[in-house]
Amino acid sequence: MRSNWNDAPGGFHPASAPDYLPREQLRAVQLQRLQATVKRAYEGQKLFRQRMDERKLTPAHVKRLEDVAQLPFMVKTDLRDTYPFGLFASPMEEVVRLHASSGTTGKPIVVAYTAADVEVWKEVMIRAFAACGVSRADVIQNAYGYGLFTGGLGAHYGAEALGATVIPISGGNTERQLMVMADFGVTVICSTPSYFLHLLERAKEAKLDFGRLRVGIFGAEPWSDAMRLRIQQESGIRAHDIYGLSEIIGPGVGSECHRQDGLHLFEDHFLPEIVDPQTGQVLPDGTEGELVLTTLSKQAMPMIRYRTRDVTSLNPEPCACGRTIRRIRRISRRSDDMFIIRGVNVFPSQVETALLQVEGTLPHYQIVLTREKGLDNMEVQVEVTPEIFSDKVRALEALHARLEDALEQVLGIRVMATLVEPRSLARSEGKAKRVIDNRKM
Ligand code: DLL
Repeated sequence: MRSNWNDAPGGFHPASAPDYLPREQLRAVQLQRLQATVKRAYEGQKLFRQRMDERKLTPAHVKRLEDVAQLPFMVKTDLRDTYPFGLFASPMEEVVRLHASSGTTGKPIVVAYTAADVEVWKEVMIRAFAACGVSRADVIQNAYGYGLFTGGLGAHYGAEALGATVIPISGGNTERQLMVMADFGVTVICSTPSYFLHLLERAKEAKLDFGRLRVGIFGAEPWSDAMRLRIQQESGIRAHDIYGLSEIIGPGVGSECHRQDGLHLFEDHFLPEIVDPQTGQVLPDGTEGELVLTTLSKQAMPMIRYRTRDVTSLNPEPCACGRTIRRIRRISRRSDDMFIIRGVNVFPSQVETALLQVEGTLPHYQIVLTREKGLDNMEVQVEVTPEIFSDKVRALEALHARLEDALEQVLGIRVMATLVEPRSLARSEGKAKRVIDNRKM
């Protein structure tokens, strides 16, 4: 018999206890963990130590939680510059898992976990599931991609540790997803919101309904309240937002509760700040800015003041659900030019890296994003050199194939490339406008 410890919305799972700590107690835990993390990073990460030394700081300078604001930032390019293992603070024998995510150019960024890190990851995922009213009685279809992406295994380990039944179906193969959902009595789905929209479209076409499905745990890309409304109305499920990023742990940095009014950050493991994206100055609660996160318990790869580039604000108001951990507003946009297509992060600079590898193309390109039947598409329009353009069709076709291969190699997804006439793409006077986002919602 399965117990019903959290069948009620917002029900309590034992692992969720830190969500309800009195603020002062939480701050004491945070300070103690911050001090230990800064010490670990100082001793184990050359780059962090150098930056601390330049500022004449040592771990002993962190006496209060607010002292975090004196510490140097970490940014995505730091992971690129130390690729692959330069930020590991644990010896390789203690690292049990590696994941990777898009970098800004040709190489991905690599992140590492010790066994203890995996335990923390499971714990925050249990807390995220419980906050969305998911319990061990649920059957979870995990349609996040398995592999180097953190979504698949992150949700999998959490769901299994929760005691739920996990179906590790991974992304793609829509017909099979719909069949499994109906035949296996699925009650919860984990996927990107755009992929769920696609499932919704296909189910409608095939005149299928979603059977016992009642909850969706959607994240890994921005989505709006309008999209939530549409999903909930058309499918009859409750759609929850979950947030995370590889550099910090993966999914499970924060999650909505059943109130659906902002994402609770698991603050005992991740210390949030909001800064001005231009100046890096810390902004007061309630002000919109860039989210900066410091890991408080990560061993293999501690991150001090990591600039997520995600734009949001911190809400210190107590939530009606009773959790004392603060909430962030849903991520509205990024402060850099990264966009997310089918759950994969893409930087225009990666596209450039790919184009540079293919002779016969010019540095003029444009990225067009569209959404068709809930599925995101990305097209890269590339001007070709006049010599190539006047040449035979065969040369063009070969170039086209080389281009799509190079893009796939760098981005990790197959996208459409279109060769266009020389001088046909608009030139802008200031910063080039590379991304044209025609997706709706
Ligand atoms: O997307 C981890 C994840 C997997 C989160 C599954 C949620 C569910 P990355 O591939 O490193 O990790 O991408 C991280 O994706 O900095 C945001 O820009 C964006 N992102 C993630 N979740 C959300 C969300 C995973 N709920 C980057 N809303 C982040 C908006 C999100 N953007």
